[in-house]
Amino acid sequence: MLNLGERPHKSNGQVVLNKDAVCLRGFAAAIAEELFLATIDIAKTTPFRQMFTPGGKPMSAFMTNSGELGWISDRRGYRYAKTDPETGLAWPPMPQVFRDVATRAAAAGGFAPFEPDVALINRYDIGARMSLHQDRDESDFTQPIVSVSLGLPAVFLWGGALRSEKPKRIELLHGDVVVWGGASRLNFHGIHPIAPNEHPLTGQFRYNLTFRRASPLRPA
Ligand code: MD3
Ligand code: FE
Repeated sequence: MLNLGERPHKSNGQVVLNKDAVCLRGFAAAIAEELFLATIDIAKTTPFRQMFTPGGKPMSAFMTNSGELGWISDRRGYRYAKTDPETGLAWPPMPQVFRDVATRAAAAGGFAPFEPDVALINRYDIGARMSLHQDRDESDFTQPIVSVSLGLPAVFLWGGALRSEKPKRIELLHGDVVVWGGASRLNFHGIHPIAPNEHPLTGQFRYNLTFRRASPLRPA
């Protein structure tokens, strides 16, 4: 496997990126098809679409959501919303297989309990990318983010607390799960353009599920 400069890892396949960020290699491999089928099912109700940045540019990845809330972006900014602005419908409920993998991975990464209320789903076509950004639209940064990669491989850009820090490159493969919390929760990160390829399950796409807790655990 292409090694993009990972640090030594534990025998169980965990690659420690940082104190509070761990990559669980292949953690979701055995349930990847189930996760993919649930994703396709969600997209029947709330289809993948390109959202627009507040500056008015279409984002490269296509997105949808499931859960009590969904992440959206438009001219008015980034936020979580209870309904899909395209359909006016509530986002589909988060499938149990999503909840289970998110909770189990968070626990494996040292962040139990974790009860996500959002699964943001990104679909990358060949050439799609995500530029360096922070995830800061959630209300409680003590809650981790769990990400599951499906389909085509990606080069993940793992930056620091400041945009100016040069990101490390880490390959994320089908079935890999990463848990980000604590001091890593607000790190800059992104995805290099997806290289042309074909995956036996997902074809010419990469999917990424990110499980988030958008609402406060206890109402403020
Ligand atoms: C590190 N998605 O949806 S997941 C995103 O692969 C996003 O689709 C990428 O960045 C993707 O916002 C990367 C990995 C990830 C997600 C959230 C993080 C890494 C993170 C939050 C803080 C630090
Ligand atoms: Fe992000």
